[in-house]
Amino acid sequence: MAIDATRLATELNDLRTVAAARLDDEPLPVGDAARSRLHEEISRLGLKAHIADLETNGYAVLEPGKARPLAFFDRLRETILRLAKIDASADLGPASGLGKTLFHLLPQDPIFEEALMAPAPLALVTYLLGYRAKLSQSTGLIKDRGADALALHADHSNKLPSPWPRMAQYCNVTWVTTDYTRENGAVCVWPGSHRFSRPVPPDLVMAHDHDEVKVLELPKGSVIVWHGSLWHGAVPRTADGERVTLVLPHVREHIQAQELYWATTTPAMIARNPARFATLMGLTCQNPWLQDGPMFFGRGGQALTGSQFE
Ligand SMILES: O=C(O)CCC(=O)C(=O)O
Repeated sequence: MAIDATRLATELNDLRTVAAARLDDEPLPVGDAARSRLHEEISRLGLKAHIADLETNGYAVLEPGKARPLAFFDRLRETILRLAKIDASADLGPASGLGKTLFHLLPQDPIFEEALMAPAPLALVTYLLGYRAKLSQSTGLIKDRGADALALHADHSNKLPSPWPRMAQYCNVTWVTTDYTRENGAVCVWPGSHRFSRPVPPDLVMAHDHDEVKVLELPKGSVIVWHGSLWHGAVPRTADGERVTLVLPHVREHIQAQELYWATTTPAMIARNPARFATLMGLTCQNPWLQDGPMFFGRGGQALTGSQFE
């Protein structure tokens, strides 16, 4: 039986109306105001060196204490492990290099909203993708002994035709809830490769020991943010125990998010978060629509201007 498209459009537009009202209270900045606000956030949060790292290396590491207190990472890990016992997501198996993978975590516990809205990682997302960035995935990864290496890849691969634009269209925010060491199967990166603007060539996808590849050995409590063109992967896990990670990739507004957040966002979630949450859920983006057509913010009679799309 086909989905009831009229009901779908009505429910989506009801949610968009709630989102638009929330954004009326706390509008997102555009143009010069966006630039000034971002500069202010970067200085206030002490992120100038992280921005330099994003530019030169294609990734930045927020040291423990910068994104959320250490105790938050313990709660995050325990929540992911609890959900893993009941979650129906596919176990992609050790050969995937991803381990047990839990998809679409956001609606499953409010702790994921806290991670998403953490000011420091969000400011780095804004730097890469703008204030209208949308959440694309909320994925838990659990790797135990025997998890294979994850092939080197760039997150823009299979999403955008190459050569890729210099500006990121996708970025990854990785929450490290257990220590990253080589034995623990840490993420590895090819610093500066975001400037190549193309996918990893086939002969390099398993080149984890290449001189240019750096294993990110980091303590629990770190958050890694990287540009969608950065070549990266993970080394195999050889140690006992589990590596538990939350991955929150984001996309620019014009890109289709990988997960359907507007289907699981509730008015209560919008109400309890800063207005920007609705934008991160894709609810202030014009697309997609059904026969009801686009719901511009100008529908109430307000004129649309180019700056509303900056
Ligand atoms: O945490 C990992 O093992 C790698 C995740 C990754 O490469 C990705 O999400 O693109």
